[in-house]
This record gives sequence, C-alpha cells and structure tokens, in this order.
Amino acid sequence: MAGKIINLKLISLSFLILLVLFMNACKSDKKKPEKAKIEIVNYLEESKESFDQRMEWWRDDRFGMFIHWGVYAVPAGIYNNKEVKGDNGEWIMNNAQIPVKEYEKFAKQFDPVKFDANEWAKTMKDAGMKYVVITSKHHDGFGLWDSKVSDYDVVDFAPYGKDILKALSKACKEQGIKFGLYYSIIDWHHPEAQSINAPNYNDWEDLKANPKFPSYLENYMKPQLKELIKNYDPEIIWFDGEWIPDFTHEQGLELYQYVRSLKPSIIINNRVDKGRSGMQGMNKGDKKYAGDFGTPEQEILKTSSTLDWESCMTMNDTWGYKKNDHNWKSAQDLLHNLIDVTAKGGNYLLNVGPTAEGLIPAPSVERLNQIGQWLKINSKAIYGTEKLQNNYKQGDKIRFTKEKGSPIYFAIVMEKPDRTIILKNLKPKKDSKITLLGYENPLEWSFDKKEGLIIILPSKVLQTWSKDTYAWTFKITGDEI
Ligand code: H79
Repeated sequence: MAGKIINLKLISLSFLILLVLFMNACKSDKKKPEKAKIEIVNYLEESKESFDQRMEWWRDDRFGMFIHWGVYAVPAGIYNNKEVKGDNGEWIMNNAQIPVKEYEKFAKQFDPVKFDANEWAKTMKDAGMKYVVITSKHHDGFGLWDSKVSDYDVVDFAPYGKDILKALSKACKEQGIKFGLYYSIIDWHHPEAQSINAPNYNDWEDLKANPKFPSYLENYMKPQLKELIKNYDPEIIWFDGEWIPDFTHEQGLELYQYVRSLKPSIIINNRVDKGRSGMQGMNKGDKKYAGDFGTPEQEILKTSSTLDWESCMTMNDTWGYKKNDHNWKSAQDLLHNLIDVTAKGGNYLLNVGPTAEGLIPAPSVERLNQIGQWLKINSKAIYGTEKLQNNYKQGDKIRFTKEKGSPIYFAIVMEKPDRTIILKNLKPKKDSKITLLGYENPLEWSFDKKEGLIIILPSKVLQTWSKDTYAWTFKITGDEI
C-alpha cells in the first residue's frame, strides 16, 4: 500500500516536473515569435504627416507623361481592313470583338525595332515632364516586361524579345525622371479574369463576373505586381479597370495594403479601390476608400480641390496608337490645361501612344517640345507651387499659383495681355519688384485698395513677344487679399 502511495507520489512529482518544464518551454516558445514578430503596418491608417511626406515629390512635380503602349499599336485602330468604332485604340480587342487566339496574332507581330528608351526619356525631360507612367499591362493582358508569372509578354511571346520596362526604367533613372507603372485589373486574356466574356469582354449591359477572379487576383495579379516592384522599383502604381463587378471594395483595401507593404513609399491611385465616381475621377463620399489621389480622366476638375488629384488626358482622341486619329489638341490648349490644373492644385498626366515600331508620334513630340520651351522660362510658376487660399483664377484667362511656403505669387495670363494688367486679389509688398518671367527688367506697377494691382507692360515687350507666347507669367511678392 505504502509502496503504491510512494509510487503515486513519484508519478505525480514527475508529472509536476514535466508540467513545469513544459510550461517553461511554452514560455520560451512564446517569446520566440515575439522576437521575430513582423511589424504589421496598417497603411490605410496613415498619419497626415506621413502621407504629406510620401506625396511631397509628386505634388511638386506636377507634370508627367502617360504612355499607352502594347499590342494594340499593331492593328492601330484597324481590323479586317475596317476602321474600328470607338475612340480608344487600346480597346480594339473589345471593340472589334477579337477572339483571344486572333488577338494573339497581333502580339506575335509586336516588334518595335525603333524603340529607343533614352530617346523617350529625353523627350520627357525636354518637355519638362518629371515623371512617367507606362502601361505594364493594359486590359488586353499583354505585359511589356519579362514576367515569370506569364508567357504572355514582350520577351516570351513577341518577336521583339527584349524587356521594355527594364530599358525604360533605366533610361528614366539616368535622366532623373520618376518611373511609374500602370497595371490593369481587367484582363481580357486571362481565363480566370474577363476572357470568360470573350469576344465581348466588356459588354456594359451584361458584365459577367468570373467566379475564378479571386484566384487570378492572388496567383497572377499579385505575383506580377511583386515582380514589377522588385525588378523596376516604380514610384507609382496606377491601377485601372477597377469598375468590373468581379473586383470588390474589400479586395481593393487589401490590394492597397499589399502594394504598400512591398514598397512603403510607393504612391497608388484611387482606382486600386471602388471609390471613383465616374470619369470625374474623385472618390465618392459614402465610405473610406483606399488610394492616394483622384483620377479625372479626359477632364479637369471644375474648381480647385484640397485633395490630391491628377488629370490624365490624351493629345488626340485615343490612348493607344491609332493610325487615323489626327484630331490633335493644340500645344497652346495643352499648356493652358497644365496651368489650369496646377492652379487648381492638381497634376497633369499627358498621354502619348507610341507606334508599333516604337516611335512617339511626331505631332506629340512637337507639342511636347513647345510645352517644354515655355516651361524652361516659366518653370517656377508650375513646379513646387501650391494653390492659393482664396482664388485660383481671375476670369477665364488668368490663373494663380504660389511658391510653396513663401509669399511669392504667380499670375499666369493665358492670352496676349493689354498694356495694363489689373489684378484684384494680390497686394504686393511695398517697394517689391514685379517681373515678367523671361524679361530682364522689373515692371512698373501701382496698387490701391479700390483699383487693385495695376501692372504696366513696356510696349517693347508687347511688340516683341509675338502671339506665339502661350502664356505670360507675372511674379509678385506680397499677400492675397
Ligand atoms: O487606359 C485608358 C483607357 O483605356 C482606360 N482608362 C484610360 C486611362 C479606360 N477604360 N475604360 N474607359 C477608359 C472608359 C470606361 C468607362 C466606364 Fe465607367 C466604365 C463607363 C462605365 C464603366 C468608370 C466607371 C467610368 C464610369 C463608371
């Protein structure tokens, strides 16, 4: 009996020792993951300071190049010898209802032998553009880089066989141009995405969601985005095609987190989520949506905004190259858009659609050069500026900007001025100089409360600055009234 008790005691003692040992082991086990704990940052709950810091270069830079380039440059708006209906050349696969296998034949012809990344980067630089966003993959699903996730790309599928994003990101880095990537959520080529609707990929009346879409998102989109960010180190990811019913608000929030976690400083447009309100592009106010800036498409906001926004726009009527689209906006109109956007606190992302050979169309280059010439003289009124507190404009033809954090104001007159210019909302500092950018001598001026600021232009300037001067910039140190 006693022996049994001792045995029992022994058993319970050893059990106790084991228990203590086990608990200790658990304790140290608990510590381990604490040490190795990965900090999970909620990028959707960013402080204003951190957001402002991340957005700083983008807000200062103002002017970027959008590039729509891909397989659609091969048909260039024409299918079976017929001009395809619809403005957007990059939509030809949808608009002409081209089956996937048929469209792939155009990919097999994509051989842009004249593509010169350095030349493109130089064109951006000469135009005064500070950043670029290029279609890594548009709705047709074709990639402009050597993707390991897919063979449907320029290296594996097309005769060209060279990595376009690699060449362009390098050239841009060398020229000091910030590199950004457009990536379409829509994918007409992928069996788990919208190819389910082929050849009517985006039938507005009857958009069918692919039940496999979440798999495409996890196993295709995300790995491709990871590749793009790791290999080309972009500063911007510019999503598009978020409106399809396959894609949800929850997926958008998660996608934003995912991309930021790969590169915390990256800037992401609002098409990462479902917030966009039509072509006007700013977010709806019904809930909190992910995305760092609004994206008006082919429009400019009607008035200034305290939110970040970027107006993207074509120079003719198409994004992707179309042989027969000759409806070019004038250089003057494009420049006036840049000025208007800047005064309203936005950015301007101006598009080019290079040819299948790899050339930026000559009419685009011409316009970019003209804008660039103006910017060389007037750069201070655009880059690193902020919008005014009260009025971003006076009438139709005058816009105001202001040097960030300093009392230097710019009045940009978008027509040939009269001999006197009267400004109602600026009061110059006493005895300060008012100048016209590009003209060496200070101008005569007077100010009184009732009349406002009167600037007098020398007749010599009025005569020699021909009508080809698209906009006249007056620099004024003072205060807003
Ligand atoms: O890449 C260029 C175009 O191919 C692409 N965006 C630019 C930058 C583009 N895709 N679709 N569209 C432009 C037009 C789509 C318009 C609509 Fe809608 C989509 C109309 C209805 C759904 C978006 C969501 C606008 C209104 C609601």
